[in-house]
Amino acid sequence: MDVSIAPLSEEDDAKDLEFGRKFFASGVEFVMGAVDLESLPSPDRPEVAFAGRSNVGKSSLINALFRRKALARASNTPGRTRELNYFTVQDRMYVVDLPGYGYAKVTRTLVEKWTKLTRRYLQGRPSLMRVYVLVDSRHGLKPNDEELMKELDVAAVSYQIVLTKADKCKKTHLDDVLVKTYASLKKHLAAHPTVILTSAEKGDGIETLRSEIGKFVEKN
Ligand SMILES: Nc1nc2c(ncn2[C@@H]2O[C@H](COP(=O)(O)OP(=O)(O)O)[C@@H](O)[C@H]2O)c(=O)[nH]1
Ligand SMILES: [Mg+2]
Repeated sequence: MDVSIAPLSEEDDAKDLEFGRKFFASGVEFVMGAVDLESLPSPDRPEVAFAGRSNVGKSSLINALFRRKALARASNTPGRTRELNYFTVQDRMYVVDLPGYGYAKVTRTLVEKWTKLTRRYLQGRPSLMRVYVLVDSRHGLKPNDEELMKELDVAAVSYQIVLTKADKCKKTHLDDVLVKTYASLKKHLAAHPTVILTSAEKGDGIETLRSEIGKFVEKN
């Protein structure tokens, strides 16, 4: 099987890369941390969301995309971990940092509350173009990632797997994780067929992700 990683080739043409680079450098602002669906901003622009287990590297990846050191961390104080954190890029796109799952330290009721909120959000947000499901390269897909993927399949929400912290792994391990991830993707209807391998630390895959996300704005 070819396990090349969302290759920057003919498809990822120079125009998309350039657009993505400029778009992510164009200014981003924190909008709000939403605790219920009623307080979400109106769905008047394309939106992408980042999901994944706690500690997978969501905040780090968002910061890397915007070349900001503490953008996502600033809104990620403990009390905020169950909020849907909204960022806007100019007035052209919302980027949403979703609550992490699989976090053992919160009480069961809290987990249920944000799970319900996140689930309702994922199933009913008309402007949601794609969910990026972040997975730690060291661990690969876990049962709760698979659970989320199944729900996204049922809700017909387009999503893509992004492997994080690639710098922490040897190439042989990465190849192995990629093969397993691609095998699992075949079972998922709404999944994007390619995996993006990233390192927020070293910058791997960041340009690709900027270019991919930029396309939702470019097309609009
Ligand atoms: N080596 C390395 N560490 C990372 C990377 N991304 C995140 N981390 C570390 O992983 C931990 C969790 O990251 P964070 O972005 O807060 O995860 P979140 O809970 O998903 O938002 C932090 O200590 C980060 O410094 C990466 O690409 N490489
Ligand atoms: Mg975070």
